[in-house]
Amino acid sequence: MTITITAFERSPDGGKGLARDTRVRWALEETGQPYEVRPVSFQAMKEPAHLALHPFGQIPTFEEDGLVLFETGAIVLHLAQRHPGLLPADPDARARAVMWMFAAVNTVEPPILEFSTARILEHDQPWAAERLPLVAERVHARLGPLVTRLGDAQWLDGAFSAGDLMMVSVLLRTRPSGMLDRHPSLAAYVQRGEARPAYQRAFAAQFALNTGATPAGG
Ligand code: GTB
Repeated sequence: MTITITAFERSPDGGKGLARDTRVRWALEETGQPYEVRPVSFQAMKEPAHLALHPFGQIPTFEEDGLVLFETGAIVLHLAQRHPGLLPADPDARARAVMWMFAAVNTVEPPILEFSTARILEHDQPWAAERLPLVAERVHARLGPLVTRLGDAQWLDGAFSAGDLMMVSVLLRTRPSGMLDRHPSLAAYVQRGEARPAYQRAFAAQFALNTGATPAGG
């Protein structure tokens, strides 16, 4: 049965790969699963047909053989459990990979989202100049310990896993602000993720949907 995901008909980032369908596409590519994409407009996302798939009216969603999922963490975990490629066989290592997935979406992503909101949506508020540095420091307070834990390692816990896929995806969201410049080892970690052929295919597919073109050098 074909896997179908939803994505922005036209992503506000114009194909930079920052919308959350990219992490699902990446997991699909890592696990070798063919998939189709149903683009949805902002209006269609709030209509009953889409709300039946996603109660909060967002993208991405995942459909396969009667199974409907939303929440990228749940979708990536489902793919990782169903197909080889994203979770280690050892049960303890598997538990740690899942732990890093949760750390990505539950501990690292929230301050990054708060910072993006402050920088993009609230920049013209009278208090913006005072608030932005405070919110930025909350992001750095998460990135610092991540730098320490990663150390000289390539990935967070041995081989590349769904934990890295989620963490790199979350960290990519800081790219427009240049925040990773203060953390070169994390910037290199993100680049290692982006260099993976599966990420390249995922990026190219969302880029093509948004621009009708192939990425430069791709
Ligand atoms: N927790 C959910 C998950 O992980 O699946 C969050 C899903 C979510 O936030 N989806 C966003 C959405 O549908 C798209 S990814 N928003 C529309 C709405 O809520 O009405 C968030 C996003 C949007 C745009 C950019 N960008 O332009 O850079 C980046 C990320």
